[in-house]
Amino acid sequence: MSEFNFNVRIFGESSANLKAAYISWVPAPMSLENTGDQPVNVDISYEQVGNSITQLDFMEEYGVDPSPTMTITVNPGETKEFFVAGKFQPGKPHNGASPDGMDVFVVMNMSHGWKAKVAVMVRVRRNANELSAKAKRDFINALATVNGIKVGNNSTAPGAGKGIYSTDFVPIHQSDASANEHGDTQFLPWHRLYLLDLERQLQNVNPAVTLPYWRFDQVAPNVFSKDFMGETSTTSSNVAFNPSNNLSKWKIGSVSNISRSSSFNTLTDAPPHLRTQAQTLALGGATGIMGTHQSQFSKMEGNPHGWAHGSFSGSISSISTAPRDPLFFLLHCNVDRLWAMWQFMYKRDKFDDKNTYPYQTSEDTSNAWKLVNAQQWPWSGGKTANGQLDAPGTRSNNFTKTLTGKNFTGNVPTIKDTIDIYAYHDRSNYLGFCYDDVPFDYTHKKNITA
Ligand SMILES: [Cu+2]
Repeated sequence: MSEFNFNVRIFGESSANLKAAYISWVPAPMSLENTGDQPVNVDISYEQVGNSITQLDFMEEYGVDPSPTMTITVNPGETKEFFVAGKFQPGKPHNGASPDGMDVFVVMNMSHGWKAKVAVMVRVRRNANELSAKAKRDFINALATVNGIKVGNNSTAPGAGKGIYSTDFVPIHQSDASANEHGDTQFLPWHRLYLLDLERQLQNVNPAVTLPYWRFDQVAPNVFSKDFMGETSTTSSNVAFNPSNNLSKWKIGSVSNISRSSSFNTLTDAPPHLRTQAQTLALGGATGIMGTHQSQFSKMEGNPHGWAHGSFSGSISSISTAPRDPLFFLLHCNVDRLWAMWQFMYKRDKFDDKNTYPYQTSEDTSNAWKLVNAQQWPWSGGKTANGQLDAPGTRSNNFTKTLTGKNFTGNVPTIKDTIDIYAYHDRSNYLGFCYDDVPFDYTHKKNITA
């Protein structure tokens, strides 16, 4: 009698753990353990659900040429690792990423007739103006939940304005912490971490959610609508929501409403005078230099970033109040995306390269928090650079963990952790997020290992 038994894992987790099945453009590890007593050939392929257009790629080793099908042999007692990634399809909606949930199966056909299927989502950060109705609702409901708002029949909600969004995430970004977060090259890495910590909180509510990005260089009428981030006018000081939109119950502490009015028509125009995407990506010069003190690419902290904030009146227009308006995270997601795109264009993903990140070593101990290996506040605990502020809320040594990306030593991230997000140099650097228009560069990966 032959015995056939298999364990399928994704990100090292049993495929029965549905929180693990969230992949992206970056090849994700899967494995097949043969606990039976017969060698088995396995044909690996994918199957789309319904009218999904999502396609998958497979590879036997991390980052080698991808292929839509693959055959492996797994001997008794052996665990065979392979890799799966979403296939980047230029011109397709979200470039072929899943719009709002698991919509494709990894299919494993085994030579003795067994078949195993694992549903996955190609989960990337998408353009907020192009989200499906479900993706918008899922994002808003996750956001409302982390701010204490009761969504559906969740009876344990502490109440609007009493969730971790208000107690932790808003006070992290205040005046006494500004030097840690703004004014120099650490601006981009620090905000990358801030966004990711919140995104992982949202994913603990609903793993299909990612932060959407607001392309502030384009007209985005679907972002400034009553069913999403709020109708925003040039005259009314608060934004307007449909009653069914859980952001209509938004509070920070005891303060209701989202104060935001725009200097531009949000339905027909983009904010005026902002650098275009092409101009922003050209800031670091032809060779791609990050620069210090808002020079070279780090100039983007001023324009477009600062100007995008300044195109509104209300919370989002000043540092100490900006994250009271959740549009903050969509604006900053685009800032982070521009950095990721710039990194892709100039291959700026080596943490020990000065053009990628200038603060490698320093005799100036007053700037110690900017060094590439410096642990970042508030997750590091202790006081801010000016010595005024303790880490608010629960964030000390408590960066939100994930099953689908890197967790940091002691749950405290460093700037170094933010550099190689697509994990070209070390696959353990993958943080668990990608952008829908920034692909994994297989050619670059090949040149690194060669
Ligand atoms: Cu900002």
